[in-house]
Amino acid sequence: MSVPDGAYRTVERCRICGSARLDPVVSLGATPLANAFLAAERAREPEPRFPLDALRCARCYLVQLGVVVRPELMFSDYAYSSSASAPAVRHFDELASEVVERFDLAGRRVVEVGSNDGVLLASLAARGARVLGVDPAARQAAIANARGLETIVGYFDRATASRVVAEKGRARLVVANNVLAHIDDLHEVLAALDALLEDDGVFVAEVPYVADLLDRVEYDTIYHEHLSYFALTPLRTLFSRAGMELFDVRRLLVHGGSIRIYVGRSGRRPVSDAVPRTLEEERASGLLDASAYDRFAARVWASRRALLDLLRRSRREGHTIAALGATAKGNTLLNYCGIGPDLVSFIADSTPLKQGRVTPGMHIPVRSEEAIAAERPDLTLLLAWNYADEIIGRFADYVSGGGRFIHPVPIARILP
Ligand code: JHZ
Repeated sequence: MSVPDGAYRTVERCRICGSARLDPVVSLGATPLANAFLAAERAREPEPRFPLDALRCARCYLVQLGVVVRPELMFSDYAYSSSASAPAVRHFDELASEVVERFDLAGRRVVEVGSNDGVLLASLAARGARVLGVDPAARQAAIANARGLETIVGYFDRATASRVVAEKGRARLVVANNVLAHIDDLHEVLAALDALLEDDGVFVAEVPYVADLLDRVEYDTIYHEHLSYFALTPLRTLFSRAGMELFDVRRLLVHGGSIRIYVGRSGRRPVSDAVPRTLEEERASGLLDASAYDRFAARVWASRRALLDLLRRSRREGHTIAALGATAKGNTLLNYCGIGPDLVSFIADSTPLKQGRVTPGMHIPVRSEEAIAAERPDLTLLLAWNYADEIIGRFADYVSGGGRFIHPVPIARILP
């Protein structure tokens, strides 16, 4: 289906440094939006598809998508709920515990950007912070508001920041998890941060780390919501242009490998050794060299081949196959590999909003997690492979009854 006029724009210049030297990294075809799950009766209607190409800035090294889809098309009817993943809830609780203690947040104003249904807000509030959320996904924001976790429905820009400052005062901490990758105009967000943060306020953010994306061939984490794929090197360029400074960084295992960054106004806080060390690792490991991306593109193709071979061979041998986790990344993987209901008969997922719908593009039905116990597929493709250990542990009965999981990246393998 052709897409409506103005539904997306083509990226001509790097969103951090403005360079027009954007080199191709990998092309994953044209796919529907990764969270655009459809009502089953609408599966016959044509779906808009958008080019899914990653590019790399030759000047500041930011990896970025070749198109920007209008955010309202992705976030106003948004299927992802943070609270549906128990490990994510625990992760946010640990984050709340760390930042409340480290930045002395009891009784202080904390604003979360991209607060979804309020999982992190709840943990921060339970530790005494005065919380406020901002999120464009109206349904998720309504859930947070109903829990007493005040959430503004909207995007984080200077207008929102001024409104918050006028109504609530400035913030000691602004936190944004898995949000920076979704933002086109990063300079606007930094200006909003500048307006909102107290003089020695702190910005903490988590982003998937491009070094892990490359190492583990996590090509499926490339989808239209994710406009940028960050290393620390381009992030330092971004913040320094706005008079801000990265003062700490931690590598995390979540979402296949992420970094948590800590940012303040320049010169306000001592800079941890982890910052120069990580920047040096990025240089020394070749992460900033074009050849790393050529290798990645070849590995993506090999990964697709191996997964298709495994699924097709298993079906030929008469095995039944389902999947677990109707993830956004799963929809990149299914569409790019061309995996439909003939190979994977259904996907089990704990999110009520996704159940009863079909996946964008490949139209695989989404059911509740109980469907795995009811149908006992021989193999279950882990589309939420970032939670592999947790899921395999929880499905011990399925495994002891002979069920096996397929971990799709970097190269498809059977677990346990
Ligand atoms: P999950 C999300 O992407 C959303 P997704 C977002 N685009 C983003 O930036 C990235 O994360 C980083 C289900 N599940 O978190 C719940 C089970 O059914 O891997 C979710 O639908 N049973 C903002 O969508 C999905 O899997 C379980 O036991 O790729 C998990 O989605 C668990 C643990 C999860 O990311």
